[in-house]
Amino acid sequence: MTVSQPSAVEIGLMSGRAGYVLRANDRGAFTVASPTLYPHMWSWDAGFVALGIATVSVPRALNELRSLLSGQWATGMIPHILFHEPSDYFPGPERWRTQVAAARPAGVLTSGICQPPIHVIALSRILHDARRRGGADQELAEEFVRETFDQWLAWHQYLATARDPYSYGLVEIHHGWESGMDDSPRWDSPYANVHPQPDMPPFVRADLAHVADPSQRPSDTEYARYLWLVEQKVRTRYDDTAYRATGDFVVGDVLVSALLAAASDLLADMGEELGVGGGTAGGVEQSRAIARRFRTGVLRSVDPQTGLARDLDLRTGQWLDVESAAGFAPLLCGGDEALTRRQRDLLLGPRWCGHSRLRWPVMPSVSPASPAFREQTYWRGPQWPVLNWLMAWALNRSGETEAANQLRLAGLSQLIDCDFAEYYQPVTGETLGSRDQSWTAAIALDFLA
Ligand code: 9WN
Repeated sequence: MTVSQPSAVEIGLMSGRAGYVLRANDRGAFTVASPTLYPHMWSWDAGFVALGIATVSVPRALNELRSLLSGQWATGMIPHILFHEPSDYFPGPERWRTQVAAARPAGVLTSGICQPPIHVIALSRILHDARRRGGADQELAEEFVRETFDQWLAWHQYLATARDPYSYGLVEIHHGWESGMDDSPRWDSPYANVHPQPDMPPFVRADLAHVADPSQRPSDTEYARYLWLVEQKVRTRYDDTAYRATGDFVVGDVLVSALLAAASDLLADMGEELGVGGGTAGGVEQSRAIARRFRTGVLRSVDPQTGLARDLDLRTGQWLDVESAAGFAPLLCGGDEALTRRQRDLLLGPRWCGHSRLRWPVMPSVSPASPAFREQTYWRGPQWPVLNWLMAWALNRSGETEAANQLRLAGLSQLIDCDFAEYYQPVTGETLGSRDQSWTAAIALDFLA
């Protein structure tokens, strides 16, 4: 399907409405992920939000990242949620009980797990735009990179050490939420070994009150497993080594690993350009080493038959063969040109964006040709605009500008109704989950810039 360029009127309406959504979700120093379902700051959402805001205001975008860094743990971990205000979101701070953790930050309540390291990718894009504009924006952005370089490096080092203690080159996650793709079929097999115990405190879900149909969200059985893993993290005091010894879910995540590799290279680039990270600690070199290790880990995970990267269940030693968007991790971190071309063709081909049943030819979370595909269930098939953005970004970065532009235009057509939904039914095009989702509005602004 060919998709045409939106008209000037459509562009004007969409950017106005996207800006309005971000403004309405702005709580001063941070942006809520969505107005009702997610009334806090989420880590990887904040990265996307920052790059969208930067198209309108570089200072406000940098503040978003500064705010996120205020929740950084002493280990370097950037937590997946910062709870700035009381709300009915579940699980809230009283369930996470991070006061048991020595490394928690002072003065801000957070969850105790993390999310994909998209932030430095966003920062480097913000810096690039700020430089194009020059003047005060450029000065501010450069100063921000100098100021925060060590904090980003500490975040990446945390993932590279505490989460890859045996140097496999794959970042270990301890909860499906850490992947950002909560109920993806990627995790079905490891979650089958997660067994909530009777001494887990009871809970009542709050999320279902915010969606029209519960089948758009994870099931109750899945939720009980999610909560049990939170419990296991609390009981091991958020100590990664202690959790690894006893926790039910320990998986090497290819997408997180690829993002870490890409972000580490970008951090090293920025460090070199601005003359930071070159001191005795050798931050630039450390970043390059992290990038190399995780790029190698991602490329090693590729199944030669399918051409897709695979996660590794570190409890059973099994590769997880699922046709999910994470299979395109090598496109994000690069390192093998033949594979990049193969993945580009696969991505645009009939098992993925070019599948004949898709309303819009944009990245689905699971291949519609896979038996695991579910049309309207969360990360089991629906299209998440941020995933499409990531693929377009990756293609651009590898010089595949035509393919990137195809995804960009298709992504904009999907968002033309200006609902800025959390995710989209891939066959009918219907909007699903939350509306006015910040990161969806943010990537629309970036696509339009
Ligand atoms: C749990 C905020 C977040 C996203 C995740 C998405 C969803 C939370 C939830 O919402 O997860 O972290 O309660 O379902 O899966 O990717 O960051 O938008």
